Amino acid sequence: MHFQGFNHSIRRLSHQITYHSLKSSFSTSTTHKKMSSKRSSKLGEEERRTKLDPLLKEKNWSLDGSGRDAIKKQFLFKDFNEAFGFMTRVALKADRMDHHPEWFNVYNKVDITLSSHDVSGISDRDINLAQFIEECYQSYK
Ligand code: HBI
Repeated sequence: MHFQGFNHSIRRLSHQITYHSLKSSFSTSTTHKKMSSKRSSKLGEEERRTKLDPLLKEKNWSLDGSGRDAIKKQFLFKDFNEAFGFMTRVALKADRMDHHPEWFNVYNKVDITLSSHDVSGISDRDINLAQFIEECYQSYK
């Protein structure tokens, strides 16, 4: 009778379904999920005063002079090794935030510009990343 063959193919099919459903659920649970960086809007006047001004006045950031709504700062280090270590720490945080700096490095210098492309200006993400960058820089002083 063909029932035996039929039962065998049903068993194989159910194994395949189980395998593929497990495989797909495993792959989604193991992919690296970035922090959901809610897309904050451009800073308003009040937030510029309370959040942006301290970076400009106390931490030596400056507004980008090319007409963009962006902030920039140059960081100096003992050597390339320190500069690149700093960049590595910032890069990992930026990727977790899904918010990336525009930067230029030569030897012990790192020039950083922060702006949020999706709102064409300075957002909370830039403030948060700048504050993280300042915390990192403290350990090289
Ligand atoms: N980084 N500085 C910055 N600005 C963005 O708008 C931005 C980003 N990194 C990733 C990112 N946006 C993505 O979420 C896409 O919007 C491109």
